[in-house]
Amino acid sequence: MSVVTLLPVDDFVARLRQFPEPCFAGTEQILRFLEENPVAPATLEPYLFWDARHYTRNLIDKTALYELIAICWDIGQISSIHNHREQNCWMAAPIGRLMVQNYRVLEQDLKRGTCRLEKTDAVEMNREHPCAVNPLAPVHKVCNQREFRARAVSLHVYSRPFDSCDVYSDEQQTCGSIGLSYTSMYGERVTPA
Ligand code: 2CO
Ligand code: FE2
Repeated sequence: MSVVTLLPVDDFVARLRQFPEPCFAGTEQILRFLEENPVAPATLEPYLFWDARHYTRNLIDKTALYELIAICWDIGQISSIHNHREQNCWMAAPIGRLMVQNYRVLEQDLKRGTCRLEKTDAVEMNREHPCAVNPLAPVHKVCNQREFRARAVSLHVYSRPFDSCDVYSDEQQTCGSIGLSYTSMYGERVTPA
């Protein structure tokens, strides 16, 4: 059995900042970095904000190349089905467990707001298993399933940073764009406009 060293989030950020631009172009290198550098949960405490209505998005670090966000998922909370505006995304779950459900887009017409989707694979994310969104099939949703009976926190690296995405409803076969905002930035709650 290998001994896993948990890294304080500040050290994780310092190491992430060392990666030059080309490392963010494919998904392998940052995924390996996440696999080899699990973050110590206690060090995330300043970034954790909870909301009974919706998962929260908490900015930890942002450069021209990437943003690092902690997402807090209360029991049962779920994201929309969405894409990442053609940006790469890596996710790790230092606290709890999360299911990532991927989708294939069979048709989409963003102007008309219509789409057809089909479910593909689902993977569990947890401390031992970070994942990268497939750039060729980037539509997914994330869910903290009630059966897990625990809050979860995921770390997301987005390259480059983005502040809007396309969201889909598979039941209604509709799609549209939404803006994304932060619940907190660098440990300070953002006051809603
Ligand atoms: N992409 C969503 C967001 O940033 C979270 S789901 O997993 O990537 O709000
Ligand atoms: Fe996502």
